[in-house]
Amino acid sequence: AEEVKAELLKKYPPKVARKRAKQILINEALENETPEISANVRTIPGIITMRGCTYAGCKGVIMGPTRDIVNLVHGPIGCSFYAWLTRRNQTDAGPDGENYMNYCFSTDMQEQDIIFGGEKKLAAAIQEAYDLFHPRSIAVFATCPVGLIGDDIHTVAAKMKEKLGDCNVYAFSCEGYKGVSQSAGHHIANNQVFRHIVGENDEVKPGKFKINLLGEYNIGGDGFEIDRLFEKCGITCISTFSGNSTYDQFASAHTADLNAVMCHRSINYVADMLETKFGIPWIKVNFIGAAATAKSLRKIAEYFGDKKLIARVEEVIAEEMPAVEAVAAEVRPRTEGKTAMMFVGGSRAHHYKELFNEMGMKTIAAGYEFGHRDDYEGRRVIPDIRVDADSRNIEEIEVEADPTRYQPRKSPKELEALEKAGYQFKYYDGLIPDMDNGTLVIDDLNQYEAEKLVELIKPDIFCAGIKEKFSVQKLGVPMKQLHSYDSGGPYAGFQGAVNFYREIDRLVSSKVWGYLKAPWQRDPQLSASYNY
Ligand code: CFM
Ligand code: HCA
Repeated sequence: AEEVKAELLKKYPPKVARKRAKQILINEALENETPEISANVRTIPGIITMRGCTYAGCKGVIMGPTRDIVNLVHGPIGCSFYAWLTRRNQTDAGPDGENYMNYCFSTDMQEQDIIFGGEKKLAAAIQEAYDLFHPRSIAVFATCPVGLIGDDIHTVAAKMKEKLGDCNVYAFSCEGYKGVSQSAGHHIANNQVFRHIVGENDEVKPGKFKINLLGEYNIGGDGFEIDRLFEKCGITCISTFSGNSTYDQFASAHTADLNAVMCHRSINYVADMLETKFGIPWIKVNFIGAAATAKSLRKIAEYFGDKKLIARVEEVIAEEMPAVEAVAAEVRPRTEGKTAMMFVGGSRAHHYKELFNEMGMKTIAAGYEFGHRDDYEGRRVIPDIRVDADSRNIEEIEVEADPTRYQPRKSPKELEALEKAGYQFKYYDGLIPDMDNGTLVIDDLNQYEAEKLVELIKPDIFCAGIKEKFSVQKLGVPMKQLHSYDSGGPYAGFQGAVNFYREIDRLVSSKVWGYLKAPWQRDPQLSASYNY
């Protein structure tokens, strides 16, 4: 690992190498002692990062999967076009059939708007969207130029909300440059959803065990599989943030009794705010991997402490597991001992490690595009994280207990009893302590390093996104997209695990990669350089 690290750094000028060295870690985690990594810091200009922008995190990731909010992008058309159906978040159109996801709403800013200001054009676009569709809600997203010229999108939104009367209009200052990555966009989105939507609908849905699922975006239908399991167990999901969700789900999220947080990187802000304002506790869950799914369902049942629910969850697990175990046993002779590398956004590199484990595969290098230190080291390090100018640039909203609706779901005594029995609230582990010693953990991996890593270590499979897909495959290593799942999925829950085992087995067992040599690599005489 030392040699690999040195090799990755060799090409950089000394100053760049020093900075990257802090983001390339050879794991030597000991029990209760996790090495520190540098994360959530600016990418060095000139490096081709895997990251996206703040607008992508806000508009695409958090708000994109909600079907009945019109997402209006204020900016040049390119920004809207890029964000149009690029993420494989699935949705059902629901009984009302209201679904704006397949539309692309944009103010299509032109040079003259940049010079004279785009506020009037924005107001007209909101009016036009309203006249055409009469949606419940319109969300406005700022792109880079909007911040640069200083359009006041919040005032425009507030005025239009008042004018329209029956449509909730609000805006997100999520200019692409606002933070160092998509992560800033998550925070900005969470703040505004909490401020403008959560708590707007006090209607209480029937159900004995009511939860919200936070940080699940229904990529490739993951959310459908998790919903299937909840229904089977008798757990009512009030609101999913934000896979297959509606405006009303967010609006009534405060009526749930537990927040189960899947991707904590993108949404832990909402979990904290829901607890402070309404008294709903939160726990970390993970539905990637069969064992993790069983554990998460048990954790939810234990929280409610109802004997019938606990028994039902056990029944469901017992019913689902045989099919999963059968496929795991079938693929294992081929997958056992194989190696994987995973570089995904902010939580999948950790979650998917579980699925690979179940196939007997070893994760030898992993990291996040935009994770923070707590995603690597565990939530306990949050107080030690130095708040730099870039983080300070993102608003932290002050939340207080709601004067009429705050209601602690568990008494301090009940919470204490659960915690004494080993139950963990408000906590998640980091990736580093879960990785083997001597493996590599790398933050904000870039195109150059990705190719170097593959050349040097030749893993059996490399997992990342579309930008890495073909360059890695050209090096003769199978590549699986863990963002979009290529065209596959779901991979969550029990049925998802089966899908994943089969897909990865196909990829790592295929002989086709061995044939991936250019003719001159096999026959040097065909190479132009043969006579040198
Ligand atoms: Fe959470 Fe996500 Fe991810 Fe993320 Fe993303 Fe995504 Fe991802 Mo792509 S919310 S951090 S910003 S799990 S879009 S569904 S796959 S980078 S690892
Ligand atoms: C984003 C979305 C993305 C991109 C995936 C990729 C996704 O960050 O803007 O690079 O292939 O999951 O769709 O992360």
